[in-house]
Amino acid sequence: MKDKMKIGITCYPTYGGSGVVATELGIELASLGHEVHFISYAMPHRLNRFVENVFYHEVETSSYPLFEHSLYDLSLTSKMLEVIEYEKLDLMHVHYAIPHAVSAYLAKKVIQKSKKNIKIITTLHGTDITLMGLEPSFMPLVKFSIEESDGVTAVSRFLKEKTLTNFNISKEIEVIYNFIDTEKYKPSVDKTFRSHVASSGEKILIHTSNFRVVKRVTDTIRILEKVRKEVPVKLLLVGDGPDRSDCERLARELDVQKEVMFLGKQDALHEILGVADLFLMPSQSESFGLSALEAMSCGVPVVSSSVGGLPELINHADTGFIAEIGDVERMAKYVIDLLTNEKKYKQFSKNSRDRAVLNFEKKIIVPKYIEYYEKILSSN
Ligand code: GMT
Repeated sequence: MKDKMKIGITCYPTYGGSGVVATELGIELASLGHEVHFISYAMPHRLNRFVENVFYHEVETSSYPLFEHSLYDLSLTSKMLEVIEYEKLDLMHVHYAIPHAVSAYLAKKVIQKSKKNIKIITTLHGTDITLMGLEPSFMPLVKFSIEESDGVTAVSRFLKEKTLTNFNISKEIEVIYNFIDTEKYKPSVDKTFRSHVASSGEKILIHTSNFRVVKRVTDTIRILEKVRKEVPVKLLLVGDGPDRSDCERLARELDVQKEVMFLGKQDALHEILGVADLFLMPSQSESFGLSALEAMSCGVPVVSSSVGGLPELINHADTGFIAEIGDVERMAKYVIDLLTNEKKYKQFSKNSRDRAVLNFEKKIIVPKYIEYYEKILSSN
C-alpha cells in the first residue's frame, strides 16, 4: 500500500453540502500529503485559494447544433479518463450519485479495456437517494451505479438504511458522518456583528440553507412570529434559492419583516453563526444536516425537525430540541424555553460545542475516509 495516494474527487462545486464535504475532504487529504485532483464543471466554491497538492481539472462541455442538450455526463467521463490515465490516480471518489457515479462507472469500463483498473468510491449525501434517485427514470441507474462502485459510503445510518431498502440493495455501505473544522467554527468573541443586527440586545435565531422546498424555510418565519410574542428576537436567514421570495412575502404577511434579515449567500458563515443564539432546521428531509453541525461547533444549539439523520447529530434535550416536521408551535416553545433560561441555554451551548469537537471534528472523521480508501484499494 502506498503511503501517499493520488485521489480524484468529483462533486457539485456550488453551495450544496455534498460539495462542501467533498472540497473540505480534498483539502484535508492534501494537507496530509495525498495528491488530490478535483474534476468538475467549475472550481469548488470552498477551493478559493492556492492549496498545495490540490489540482483542478475543469470539465468542458462541447456545443454542436446537433446536441440540443449539454452532454455533461459524457464530458465528465472523458475528463475522468484523461485525469485517471495521465495523473495515474489510485482511486476516484465521487460525491452525490447522480450522475457522478454513472460517469465514473463508464470511465472504469473504458480503462479496463486497456487492462488497467481504477477503484471507484461513491459517497451518498442525501437527495441523490431520498428524492432525485427515487424518480422512476433514475432509479435503475442509481441502483446500478451504487452496486457497481467498489466502495460506498453514506453520511448517516439513516441514509445507509434508506439506500438499502429503497433500492433493494444488499451491498456493504460504510457510514462516515459529515465533519467540521472546530478551530474555524468556534464560539465567537467578537460581538461587533451582533450589535449591528440586534442593536437593542435582541436574541438571534439563524438559519442557513439553499432555500429549497425540502428545507421548509418558511417554518423559520412562523417560529419567529410566535417567539417574538415572548422574547425580543431577530431571525437571520443566510443563503438564497427558489423559496426566498415566498419567505419575503410571508414575513410581510405576518408583519415581521423588521425582525427578519435576509443576508443572501455568505462565505464567512463561521463568523455569522458565531454570534447567533439558536439555529433553526425545520427540514422535511435531511440526511445529516451539515449546517446544523456548523452551528453546534460554534456553540449554537439547534431546534430541528425529527427527520432523517438529524437525531444522529442532535441529542434531544441536550444539544437542542427535535420536533415533528411542521410542528412550528412546539419548535417555538422549545426556542422560548432555551432563550428564557440562561443556565439551561449555557449548558446546551456547551454540550453542542463538545459534541462537535468530540464526535465530528475533521481530525477524527477524515482518517476514517483514509482507512476506507486503504481497505478498498487492497480489496480485489
Ligand atoms: O440536498 C441538499 O440539500 C443538498 C445536499 C448536497 O448534496 O449538497 O445536502 C445533503 O448533503 C449534506 C452533506 O452530506 C448533508 O449534510 C445534508 O443533510 C444533505 N441534505 C439533505 O439530505 C436534504
